[in-house]
Amino acid sequence: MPLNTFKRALAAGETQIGLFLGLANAYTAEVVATTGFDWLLIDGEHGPNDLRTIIAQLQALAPYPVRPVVRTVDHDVARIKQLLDGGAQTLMVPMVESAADAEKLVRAMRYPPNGIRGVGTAMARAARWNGVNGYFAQADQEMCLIVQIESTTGLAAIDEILQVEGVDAVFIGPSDLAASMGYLGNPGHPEVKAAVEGAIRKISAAGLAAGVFSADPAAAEAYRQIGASFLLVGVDALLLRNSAVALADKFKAAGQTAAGGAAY
Ligand code: 3PY
Ligand code: MG
Repeated sequence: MPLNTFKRALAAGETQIGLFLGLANAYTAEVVATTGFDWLLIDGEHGPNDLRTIIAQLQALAPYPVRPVVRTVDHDVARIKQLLDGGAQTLMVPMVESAADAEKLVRAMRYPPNGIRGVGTAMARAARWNGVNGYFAQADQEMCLIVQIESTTGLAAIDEILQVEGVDAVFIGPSDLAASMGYLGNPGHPEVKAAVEGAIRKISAAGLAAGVFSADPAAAEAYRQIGASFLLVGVDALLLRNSAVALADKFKAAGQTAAGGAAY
């Protein structure tokens, strides 16, 4: 039975530094696996991924000590079932706005009687196609659920979400939170930062792991200082683009490259 070392690291309060994988590609995922990050988020929400590209990335990462997490596109129970059968053990789910949302997700990740996960291990990489002895007895406990709070509605429900048994961690999404607070494109706005900090403090006080994204290293470090234990500090696509722009800049006249500037 593959053990979920990310779940254990979060429970132990070990700081986990991670990177978004948005290139939707197993080959580049493997490149990043060699670079020293603790965890990698295969992004099925905004990245152009499908079940097969996600499984291919899980396969590419498997020989390395880095911990893979998959972000789902939504709360759909059938799609979650396919990801779990494909071998994802830690899911990060966007836009959780109530305890009922969180409870549904907990149940989606567990077999009856604890939940509603469908049974199909003959087809499942997770169970090594029936090759894991005792898979059913162990599967539920290796599942790790990270819910994302990233709206004012979600923030208003944070206390009840934190009470839901089976939620292992809460990740704050500053970009969507900023948008929902009226600061679209400005996750660094002082009011957004204050809301993120307040949430991180609440999550840690409830004994759960708090996570957050910031591509601004100073902001990421500040979030870590107040208790965020798992962070995303960049995006593979942006690392590639930014270094390509910087190299092009060295050889082209000013104004001929496209530095851009939007926040995540
Ligand atoms: C967000 O910022 O909205 C995210 O989902 C990721 O950090
Ligand atoms: Mg988001």
